[in-house]
This record gives sequence, C-alpha cells and structure tokens, in this order.
Amino acid sequence: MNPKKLEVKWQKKWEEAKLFESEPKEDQEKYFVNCPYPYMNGYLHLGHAFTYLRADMVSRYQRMKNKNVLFPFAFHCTGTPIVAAAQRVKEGEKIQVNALKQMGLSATLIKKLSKPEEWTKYFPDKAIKDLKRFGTSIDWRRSFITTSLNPPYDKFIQWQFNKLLKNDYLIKGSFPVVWCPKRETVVGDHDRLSGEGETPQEYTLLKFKGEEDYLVAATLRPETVFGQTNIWVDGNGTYTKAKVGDETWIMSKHMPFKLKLQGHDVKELGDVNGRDLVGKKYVAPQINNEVIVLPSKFCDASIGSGIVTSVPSDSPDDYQGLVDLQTSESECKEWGLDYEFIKSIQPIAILDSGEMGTLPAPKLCKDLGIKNQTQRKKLDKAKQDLYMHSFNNGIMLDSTDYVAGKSVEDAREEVKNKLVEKNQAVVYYELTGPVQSRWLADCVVKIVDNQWFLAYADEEWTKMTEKALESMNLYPAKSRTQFEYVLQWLKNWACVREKGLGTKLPWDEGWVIESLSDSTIYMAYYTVAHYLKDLDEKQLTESLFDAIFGDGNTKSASEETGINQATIIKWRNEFNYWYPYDLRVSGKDLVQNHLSFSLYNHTAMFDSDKWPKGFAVNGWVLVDGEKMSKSKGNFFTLNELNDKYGADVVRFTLCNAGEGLDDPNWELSFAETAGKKLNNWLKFVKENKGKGRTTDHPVDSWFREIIASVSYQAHAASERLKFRTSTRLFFFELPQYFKWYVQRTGEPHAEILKEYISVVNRGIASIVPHTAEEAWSLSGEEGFILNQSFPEGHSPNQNLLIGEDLVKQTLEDTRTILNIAKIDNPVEIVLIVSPEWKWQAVRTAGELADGRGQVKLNQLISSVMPTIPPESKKLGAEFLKKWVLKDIPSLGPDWQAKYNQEVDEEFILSESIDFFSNIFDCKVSVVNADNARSSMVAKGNQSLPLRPAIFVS
Ligand code: A2H
Repeated sequence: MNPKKLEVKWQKKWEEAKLFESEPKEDQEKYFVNCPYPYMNGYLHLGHAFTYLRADMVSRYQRMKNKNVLFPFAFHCTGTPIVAAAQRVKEGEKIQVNALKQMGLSATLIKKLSKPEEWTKYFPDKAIKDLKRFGTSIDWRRSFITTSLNPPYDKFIQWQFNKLLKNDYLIKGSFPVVWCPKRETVVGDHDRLSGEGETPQEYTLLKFKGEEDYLVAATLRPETVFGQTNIWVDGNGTYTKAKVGDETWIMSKHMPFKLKLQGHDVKELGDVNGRDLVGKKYVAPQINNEVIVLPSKFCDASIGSGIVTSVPSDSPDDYQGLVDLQTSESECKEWGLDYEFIKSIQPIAILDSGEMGTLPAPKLCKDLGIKNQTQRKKLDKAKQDLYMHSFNNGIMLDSTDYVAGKSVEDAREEVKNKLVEKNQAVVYYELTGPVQSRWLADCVVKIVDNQWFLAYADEEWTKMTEKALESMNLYPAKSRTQFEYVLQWLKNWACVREKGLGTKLPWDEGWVIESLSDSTIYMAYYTVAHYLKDLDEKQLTESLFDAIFGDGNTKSASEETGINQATIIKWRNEFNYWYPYDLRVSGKDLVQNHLSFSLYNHTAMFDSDKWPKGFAVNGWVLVDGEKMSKSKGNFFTLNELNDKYGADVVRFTLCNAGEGLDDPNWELSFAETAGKKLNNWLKFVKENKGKGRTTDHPVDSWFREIIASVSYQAHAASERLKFRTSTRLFFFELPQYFKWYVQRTGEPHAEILKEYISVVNRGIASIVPHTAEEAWSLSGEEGFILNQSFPEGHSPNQNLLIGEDLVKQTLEDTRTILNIAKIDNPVEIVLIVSPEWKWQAVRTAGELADGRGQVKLNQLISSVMPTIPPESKKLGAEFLKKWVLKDIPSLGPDWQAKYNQEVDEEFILSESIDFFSNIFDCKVSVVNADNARSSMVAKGNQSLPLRPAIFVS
C-alpha cells in the first residue's frame, strides 16, 4: 500500500477513536510526557522533529506499558523574534522577505505577516498539521499560544509572577546584562544570532597611578597582584586617553563606550601611542611600588583595556613576554629600555600550587618547551590549565599579607573587595564571548537599573532546586553533572524586557516578561488548558488559579468567578491527577537555561510532590554528519520530509539517527531505503499469516528463547529511552535470527511464527506506528496496536542460546575450512569436541579471572596442570598458554559466563547431524577428542571448548 494513504487511513482511525484525548482514570497509572513548545517564527524542521519524535515514542511506549498517557503541545510566541521579523517584513527587508518566499509563502500572506499577530495564527496551524501528519500522539484539545494574545495563559503567567514576587523570588536591582547597542535592549539567549550561553563576566580593573594619569588593566586574577613586576602594552597599538569621573585614564579605544554603559561618566580626550607608554613607570595597586611599562606581542589592544598587569610567577604569557625581552638586548635597545634593568626583573612567588610549585608559570613554560610569546596554542593551553589548577589547588604564601594561608578562591574575592574599597580598582564586565543580536549588532555589557530578576543565585532557592534534581530521573544519566553544574553557577536572571510580545508584569506594566521566564511551569497549565480557554477574562482571577494549582479555597473562587464549585474541584482534581509531569524531552542546549529555570520555578510555585520527575536531553541533528543550515542547502522542514518520504520513514530514519547526548545523524541513504524495508515487512506479514507447521522441532524452543531474549534487551533499552537500540533489536537482529531458525527447521512452527510477527509489530509500534497498525491488522489481530502491550520478554536461558550458537559457529567454521582447503564436495566431516579436561581448565580460568576478564598465566598453570591426565600434560600446557594469551582477549568482556554453563557439545552437535549433512551433502559425525581415530588425533588436539576441531576429507 502507498505509505501516504496508509498514514492517512490510520491517522483518521486514531482521530475517530479519540485515542490521544487523554482523560484522568483513577484506576490506571498515569504518565505525563511533554517537550518544549516551538517558537512560532517559522515552520517546524528536522531538529524539532527529532525531539518531538522522542517525546512521541515515549508517549506511545508508555501507552503500551498500560499507562494512561498525556502528551500535550503548545506554541511559543513571546519575545522579540516574531516582532522583529514582522518589523522586517513591514520594512520590506530583502533577507526576511526572501526567507518567507523560500518557505513557499504567497506575496499576500507575506504582506499579512507584517503584523506580529498574524505569525501567531499562521504558524501554529501549520505546525499542528505537520505534527498530525508525522503521526504524533498529541492531545490537541489542550494547545495554546503564549502572550497577551491568549488571555487565559496571560493571566496564568501574571498569577505566577505575583506569587514569585510575594515569596521573594523576584528582586529588583542594577545588574550587568547582555545589551544590543543598536536596538537598545537586553538580549536574551533566544534573541541572538550567535553567542547563545555567553554572559557578562566580572573582571577587576586595576588602576596604575602615574604622574598625570592612570593606566587601567583588566584581570581575572586579582589575588595575584602581590606578584606584579611590570605592565604590558601593545607597543605598536593606539590607546585612548579619557576623563573618567575626576581622573584621567589610558585604555583601549573602544573601552570608553563600554565604560559609559557600565555607569561611568566618560569624556574622551584623544589618542596615545603605545610606544610613548613604553619605559614609563606607574605605581601598581596593592604593592604600591613603581613598575615599568614594557612592550609585548601577546597583549591585544582590542581586548579589555588593552593593557595587562604582569605576574610572571603565575601567568605563562607574562613570564614568556619577560623572557623574550631578557634574551634580546637588541629588542630592549629598540624600545629604549635599559637591558641590565630588564634582566634584573624576577618572578615573585606568591602562591603554592601544589605539585606545580610556587613558580608555576616558569615551570609550565619550560616543561612545554615554549620558545617565545607568539606560540599561542601552547601558551593558551598553559594559561587554561594553570588557571583551573591554581583555582582548585592554590594556597596563598606568607608574602601575600592579609590573605596568607587562604585558598586562591577565597583570596580572589577578598583582594578584589579591598582594592575596590581603596579605589585602586573597579569592577568591570566583558562578555565571555562574542554575541550578535537579531538586529545584527555586536553586543556589549550594560548595567541596567530597575531591572527585575529571578533570584536563581539565591542560596536557599538553589538548595531546594538541587533537592528536586536529586530525586529526578535523567536520561542519559550522565547529564546529571551538567545540571548540577548549572544549578551551582546560575546567576540571577533578568526576566523582563521593555519590548516584544508577551505578558506584562502585573504591577509594572512598562515591562514584558521575557521568553525564557514565561515558559517555566506551563506544563501545569496543560492539565486544564482546554477548560480555561473558554472562560471570560473576568473569571480568570488569582483565586481561581490558587484553587486549581494550589491550596486556594474552591468555594470563594466559585463565588468570585461564578464558576460552579464542583467544576473547579474537577479541574483541580485533573491537575492533581496528571501532575507532576513524568518526563520532559528536550535538546541539550536548554539544560543551561530553560530546563534549569523550569526546575527552579516548580520548587517556588508548587509543593515537592508536584516537582518534575524526569528530564531527557538529546543532541542536535546533523545531516550526513554536517550541521543543518539554510546556507548549506541541508535544511529540511518537517512538511518537506513528510511529503518526500512519508511519516514512518522520517520517524524510522530519525530514530536510527542516534540516542543519548551525542548529536544524532540523519543519514540520507537510510531514508532512501527505509521505505522499502518497511514495505517488505508488510509483505512478509501478509504472506505469512496463518502459515507454519504444527509438529515440533528441537530448535523451536531455541527460537522462542531468542524472541524472549531480544524483547528483554529491547525493553531494558526502551526503559532508558534508547529507542534506536530497541528498534535495531526488533527490526534488524530478530529477523536475522528468524532466518537462521527457518534454515534450521525448514519451516517455522505456526504458533512461533505468529508470536514472532506479533512481537516485531509491537516492538516497532512506537517508532513506525502506521506500518505497525497496518501489519497488526494484516496479521488478523484485533484492535489498535497502540492498545497492546510492549513485549518485555524474559532473561534468557543461556544454556539454550549457547547450544545454538555452537551449531552456528561450527557451521561457519566448517565453511571456512572447506574454503581454505578448496574442497567443494567433501566426502566426510568429523566434528571433534573438546575433552572434559579442557572444559575444566577454562572453567577454572573463569574463576581466576579479574574484573576485566583477564587471567594470569602462571596462576592458571599452577591450579590446572595437576588436574590434567598425565598423557595430556604437554598438550595442556600449550593449550593454557594459547587460551590465556590469545583466545581470552578476543572473547570480549564477560566471557566467563559462557563457559560456566553445562554444555554437552557432543549431544548438541549430534542432534544437528542431519542439518550439517544436508548442507554439505556428505557424511557428518561427532566425536570427543578423547575417542578420536588415530588419524584425527592431531586435528582433535586443536579443539577448544565451544569451538570443535573440524576434520574434512
Ligand atoms: B590575567 P580572557 Cl597571574 N590582551 O591577569 C591579552 N591578555 C589580556 C588582555 C589583553 N588585552 N587583557 C587581559 N589579559 C589577560 C593576571 C593573570 C591573568 C594571571 C594568570 C592568568 C591570567 C596577570 N596577568 O589570565 O580570557 C589578563 O591576565 C588567564 C585567564 O581574555 C587577564 O587576567 O578574559 C586575562 O588575560 C583575561 O583573560
């Protein structure tokens, strides 16, 4: 059947049966899965599809685990991106208009999109259509858009913010923010073209007092001021002189602009050549000694103040810069410097860095063989390594006055505060990396007054959130360290903007709540979204939200809103039934903001029994190993993909693309062939319905065990959201086993064949639901496959599996041997199995093996040799040596278990004699090496447990 017709058919049936319209059922365990709502400034693309597919696979899988599942979806419209895009359409800006044209939008529609509201209508409708066609199991009744364009949601967010304010989670103050100088606005993570995750970083701006002016130098390590020996400038650079307050400062050319944004009163006075500064002397802060200004190559006039304080004991750059001058008299001369004086400058030990000693920078430069200051790669690495090392291990030496004996971490804070207090330094911010805003401007740091902040840096709030994290399920488990790191380092978050779509701060309507702050607890809103959407604005009161989502009084809420009290109680019960959510599936880029914010806000808004239970994070989709991008031509919308391949192929290819935190890779070649594979499966199911023999065969029980074993592994994988592993097991591995089963038995047993088809269908139903539904009905089964149970299997009987592995391996080995011996028509094949003493030996080896499966040869020899019959001792010694040195390493980990079993090789192979003689069309026999004919003794000596020696003639 044409896959698209098939998809329409099943989607219609699901819709008619209202399969995904979830209602509370008190007698059934619930499962609530969700994912971040997409931003509505374009169509859904492959990247969205991956995360949403993961949520959908969980939703379907949990239904098959007999859970009552809720999977809702909504649309994000908050912030500047939509407004900015609409504005650009209005201005007829080419890039924006062309982008929309490329999406296939008509000129009339594009014209309409000059109004932001139109975006919030057009794109959600398209997204719903795309996701329905993609076969998602979403309860669409609960969908909504954000912002004041949707009053119930708007009021919900206002309720949240009132509560946050009341309970002191919001604070007001002046803070450093990322700022777009062109648009004059704060730039959130999602308002950026590049530089997501970059933040303002605090520097200490040291002031060096000269006769008429100050030099200023930004440092990350104020605690090292005790070791200052000189000042670096870019001798060939140009600097600026400016009046800052009452003082005159010398600094880099772009610094005055930045200082102004950080609250300083600045007036530029003119240029100063770096060359004119070289050789001058300034008084260094804290140590109050005069230090000399020296030229350097590493000092970049465009970074920070363009001037660096030199601490050669602890900064590889500084040390190397000094060495370079000290070893070049001509260079000193060229700059007019007194060579003898330069040579006299020595690093001053200021802190003990443990194993790196008290002069770590000179040591590191020597160890790394650094030759001069232009070896940037080596120096940057040395700088990074030392920075972390000193932070973690450094203890200040006695020479450092009031911080002697303290850790570097503590000293840093204390020295900074002291210098600021004495007016020898000021706090200054730079971004951790370049940021470009959506308005194509390079961003800077600005100190904003009267800003509202979510107090994520608050210790108590963080502690509570860490507690919430502790009891969560995280997929993959290793993402936990990332979350722990984020919670520890998260700063207070500027949560309002002056512009953009969104919800207004209820008490200060000049501010709009920004997009990462109005999307932290909306998963709770889903539980009642379909009821609230019909309410009158007047009914959307604080008391109503308190009654539904908290412990508010339902009676007074009823009186205030005119809504029946029983109805409010029903809504509250629905919230209590679904909440907390069990799993939120998201891309890994949201760990550092959205997911962590969500956790914080849940602890602030709800009791602990409503805190999130699970996060699953995944990587970013690559296309054939490359990052997806419009310019590369490998950018695909979900609509295009649905059109081209059909939903199940897209789902199958995406599922196969990857699991865990690594970036999943969409393989075009897989997508091209997946449709055929799915079709072949449908054909197989159709052709094999009701087929099979009714008599028994000895290999039947083996295949039953394989079905159970594969299901067992796939179930364990699915529980960890490893759907790729699970699908590979059901769709690629199990059919291989089935092939072997048919080869061994001629024809499958009818019952087992039916079981096989049923298990594969149920196993792949969450991934390719349309194909699986069709196959389910083709095989004559009743009802939706979604309502069947996932095959869980059981831990297999190893003995059964090992026996059949032996047959398979022996068949392969026989073929290889015939090939090597170039025998096409053998006369006789004799399978010579190991004598009992060899089995004893490998079992003992298993007992002696260490955690990694390794065995010491001398230990094995001393415990096994005495048990070997006298006539076999020589052979035994050789066997042990080969077994330990060659065979064990190739067996893989956990090899011991295989040899622990009681396996009667002679019996198993004897039962398969017919099978072998049919294949090779000759006489086949099995014999124990102990009883082998004299002509075969030499061959028989080569036998290994589970690898019989094979004699052919
Ligand atoms: B640090 P970030 Cl002891 N050009 O201060 C080159 N380097 C510059 C600079 C410029 N325009 N402006 C500042 N820097 C240096 C002390 C120190 C520093 C020690 C150890 C490590 C260290 C004494 N020099 O930095 O990555 C300044 O040197 C290692 C991280 O550009 C400043 O702190 O932000 C540091 O680089 C800033 O590093």
